[in-house]
Amino acid sequence: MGQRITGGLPAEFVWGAATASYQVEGAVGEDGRGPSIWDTFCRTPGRVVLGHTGEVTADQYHRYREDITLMRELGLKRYRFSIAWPRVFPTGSGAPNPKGFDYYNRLIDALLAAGIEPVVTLYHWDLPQALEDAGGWPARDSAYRFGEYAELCYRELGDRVSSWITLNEPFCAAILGYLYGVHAPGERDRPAAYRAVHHLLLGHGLALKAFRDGAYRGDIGITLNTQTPRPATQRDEDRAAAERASDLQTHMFLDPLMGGSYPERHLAAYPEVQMPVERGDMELIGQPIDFLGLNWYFEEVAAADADHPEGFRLCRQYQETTEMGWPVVPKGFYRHLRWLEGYTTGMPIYVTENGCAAPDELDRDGTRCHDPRRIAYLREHIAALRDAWRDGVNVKGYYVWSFIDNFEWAYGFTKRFGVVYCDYLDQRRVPKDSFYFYRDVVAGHE
Ligand code: GCO
Repeated sequence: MGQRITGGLPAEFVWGAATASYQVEGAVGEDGRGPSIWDTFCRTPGRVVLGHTGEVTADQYHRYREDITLMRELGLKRYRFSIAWPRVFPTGSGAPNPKGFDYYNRLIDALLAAGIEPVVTLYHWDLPQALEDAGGWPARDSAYRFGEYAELCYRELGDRVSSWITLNEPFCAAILGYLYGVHAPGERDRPAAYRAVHHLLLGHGLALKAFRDGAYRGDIGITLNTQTPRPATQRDEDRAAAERASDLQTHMFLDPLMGGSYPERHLAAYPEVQMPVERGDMELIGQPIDFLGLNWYFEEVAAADADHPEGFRLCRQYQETTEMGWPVVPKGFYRHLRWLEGYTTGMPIYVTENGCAAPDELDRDGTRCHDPRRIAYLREHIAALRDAWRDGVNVKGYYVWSFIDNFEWAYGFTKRFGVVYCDYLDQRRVPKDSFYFYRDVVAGHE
């Protein structure tokens, strides 16, 4: 596992920071970018707090060089960002947009010049609207379009990218987007949502096969936001409830990706759902990946509830909460990493997101942002990660969410996750105290 350095993690452990295209780029109508489902969702009254949109956000499309200077000051080894599919394929397929790739070529070249490795997420929720109009993720064709888009990205950028992530949190894309309706495209249709689950995973499989067939450099994986709620009590019924509470967000995705099948126990609760599996699909989805990306923020508590179709309910807990109302449970991070290690029999894991929303404000002269709660959150969760590594979990890296304050989906700009404060009025960047804390972590001083 390599020699230990200060802080108890190996020298080759990779420290990074993460963002996503729709959340930081802005420039939604520039250089040929086509509309995405999030552009449409933001324009639909009542969908996003205060009618906020990603039209400008942190304007990284124009300010990426300034941001990379700050990333270099942090000492980052990697920067995880996503490609906006509608920038490179304005209608999702057909003729690619050269200006779209031009931006990502400049971004990648500037990162490499700063000694920072690019980690590219192919899909972080900004589906081209034209594909949604053609059926979206509930339609099988979207999976094929995604495989084609992925192959083009490998061809254009693959000579310089260290690590590829096919999908970010397919749970959110499918379930928040098509079942709960709180994310784009805002549908509420369980059978459609479960078709979206399968076609997102099929798209992952097609993209993975294209990567292997093309023998591209670097490694490839997928990012999930798996969760394993803890039982409210040690009574058998609560322990069983906690198991069931992870079926949709964890097992519906992790099991097929590990070569298994969709959890029948979960599907049995919803007879109206039919997973649209065709011959060969599960083999494509279950192909080996090089790593599993984990986005983790908090741990739930589950108890038995006969009134719920799956027999569980989520319970309140005592921990303090972040600005998102998420409980701060670093021990839960340790527990989940250990569980994941066992369930995937030692699959390499990158924590591709972890962080917290805090009530960030600039001080009077606008040059500092004191965020002690974020520092405490990061310190406790990095310590939990180090303990998990020490106890055998093959965790290879940690990318803080997020490098900079950005568009927090349906919460708009009301939630700040960055270690860099973004003043959306004048686009000033102000490193928060947590920026300097994280710099010390990366340098091995913490
Ligand atoms: C997610 C997304 C990020 C969010 C972050 C905070 O994990 O939901 O990948 O885009 O902004 O997690 O909610």
